[in-house]
Amino acid sequence: MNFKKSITLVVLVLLLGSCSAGGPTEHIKVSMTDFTYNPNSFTVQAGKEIKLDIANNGAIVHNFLIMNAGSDIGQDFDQEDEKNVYWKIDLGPGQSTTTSFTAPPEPGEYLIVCSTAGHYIAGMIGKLHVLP
Ligand SMILES: [Cu+2]
Repeated sequence: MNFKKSITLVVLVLLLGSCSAGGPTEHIKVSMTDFTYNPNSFTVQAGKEIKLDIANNGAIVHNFLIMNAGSDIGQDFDQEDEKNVYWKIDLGPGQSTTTSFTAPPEPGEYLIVCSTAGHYIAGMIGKLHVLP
């Protein structure tokens, strides 16, 4: 292995290490505002029951949709995208709830979006990392 390759490997190992530093969770807490999820990145294990504490601290309706793997939203979330929704919850302004969902059975990266018109464009997006 040459020097450049070994440096690349070290960087990769460091990156992987930092990704898994948080480790998978079985309890997600998320706050929705106009127009962000905080936090916006979650790591869970495939097929696990995930408890979700979710609050809409914004002034308008927001929702938390987990899209099927490989879904392409396109320009903005529209009716075409409804069939690619894996799981969703809607919350009015000021509402909060505790619920749960089953993490997707297939490991991978899943997009989280708010389907209220214009919110996807405004950047109301998150990532669900599903580990084997
Ligand atoms: Cu929204």
